[in-house]
Amino acid sequence: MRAENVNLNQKKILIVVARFNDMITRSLLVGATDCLRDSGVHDADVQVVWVPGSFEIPVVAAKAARSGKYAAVICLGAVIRGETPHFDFVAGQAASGCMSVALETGLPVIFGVLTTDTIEQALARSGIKGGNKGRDAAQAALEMIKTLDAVAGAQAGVSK
Ligand code: INI
Repeated sequence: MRAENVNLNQKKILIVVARFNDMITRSLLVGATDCLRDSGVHDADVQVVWVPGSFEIPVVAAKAARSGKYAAVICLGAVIRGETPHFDFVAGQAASGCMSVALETGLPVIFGVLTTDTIEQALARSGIKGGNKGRDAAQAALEMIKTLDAVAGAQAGVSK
């Protein structure tokens, strides 16, 4: 999707990235920023902030979403079951926190947090050995900005 088809309405896109498992999350970030650039979004319209782990993503997403400065928030992290007994808490709270922010603010809050059993599965989803879910997350953000704009403007048409 080209950015000329996506109106950021003078706002920026925020990417919140977890530092935990940063070998994986750095690669997700590259996928996301490459996708935005390939889609015509200017680097100046993209802001990146880092947080300690995926558990901390929702509070930053909430602050950003309420500020009115962003058209979308893309959340990137990697929660790997093999490495933590509290996988379910971290992954579950990150997911439900992001969804709460999206529903509360009406902003696209995109869940690009990998939740995998093994590091190999995470590598296969982070562009290091396979597809890049960071790229997919950025693509979803652009699509959701457009979709929410269309719904707000109640434009007629059939979307695919
Ligand atoms: N955070 C992650 O993003 N991924 C993980 O796999 C992970 N593990 O394994 O525990 C993780 N933990 C840290 C957590 O997100 C918080 O930063 C920490 O609990 C402090 O609140």
